Amino acid sequence: MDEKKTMLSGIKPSGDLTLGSYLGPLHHWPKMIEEYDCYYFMADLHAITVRQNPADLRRRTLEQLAQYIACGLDPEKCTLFIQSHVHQHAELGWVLNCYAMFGELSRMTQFKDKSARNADNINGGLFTYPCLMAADILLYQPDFIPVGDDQRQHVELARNIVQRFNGVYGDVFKMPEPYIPKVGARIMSLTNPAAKMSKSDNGDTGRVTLMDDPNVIMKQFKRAITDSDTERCVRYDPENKPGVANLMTIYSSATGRSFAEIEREFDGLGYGKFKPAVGEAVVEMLRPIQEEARRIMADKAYLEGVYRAGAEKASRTAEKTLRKVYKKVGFVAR
Ligand code: ATP
Ligand code: LTN
Repeated sequence: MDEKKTMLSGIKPSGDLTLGSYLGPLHHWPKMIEEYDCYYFMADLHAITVRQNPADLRRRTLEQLAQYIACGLDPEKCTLFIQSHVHQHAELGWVLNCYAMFGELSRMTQFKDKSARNADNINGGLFTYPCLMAADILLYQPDFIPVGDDQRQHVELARNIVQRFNGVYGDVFKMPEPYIPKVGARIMSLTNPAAKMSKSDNGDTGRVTLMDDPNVIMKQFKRAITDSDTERCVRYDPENKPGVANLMTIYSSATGRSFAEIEREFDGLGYGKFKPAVGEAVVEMLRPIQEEARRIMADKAYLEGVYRAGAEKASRTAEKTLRKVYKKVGFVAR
């Protein structure tokens, strides 16, 4: 029998999970757990590349775990862990720093965006972030990395590192492939369809979080930007009607309907009917997740059991790769 293929992904607990984090990667993760050997983690080491309030970071990391489980990631069927609990990430991250070039790191768009937004804290971690992400990935020898479109460049860099490292030392790392959904790979802000809906941009009022109250969600959708043309009809045209296209993407993901079906459904009805309908679909999609996340969050002992077992399992796999790497680069065995 063929061995199961491996999938791995993580999200930084740098803010409350949004509809973007959900419809981009998280919505797809539970579908993978039967077929693949899956590792999903809270990327807390990555989160501190931007200054965090310690109490908030701790709380959000646990909430994120509860939300992963509520979204359908059964800890019996996949490995859920907190990145900082598996020390091999930081260790391999250091090694890979020495196999990534200054030039290629300088080209990372996330680094450029975050530097612009955190001009008073452009730290070394922000710059070498993709090396740690490559370590996260390569420790587990995964086949696929399910992420949103904004992470494509980082996965590409991890692939370059694999090529460079394997070129010198032989087949140490497996070449990972990005796995980017066709619909929902980039959910945009509801108030600025030119910018990604982001969980940590404080100025972003166009965000909906996974745990937002239904009234808040409805309000956000009712004031979502559509477009300024006079046509006022629901038609998928990302170039000329990016706000409408974004709402259609969200509605399509929430209801499973195609763009053609959505255009027919709202034919002649205008945005006044369309925007609340998207809001309601999102409220219904999130309702069971919210209830389950609240229930799990209240059970601290259960959460602790999950992240402890997850770290133990992840650490066993990660250690095998790290040992191999240490040996290849010439470190004396302990
Ligand atoms: P931050 O604002 O702190 O940088 P973020 O909201 O961009 O965070 P990440 O932790 O960087 O979220 O991303 C987690 C995962 O969710 C990544 O795979 C990313 O591609 C995906 N993702 C984040 N925002 C969106 C979005 N708006 N649409 C689709 N996917 C998204
Ligand atoms: N960099 C990612 C989060 C992340 C990740 C990973 C995703 C950290 N390590 C490994 C996939 C695989 C982000 O900012 N979204």
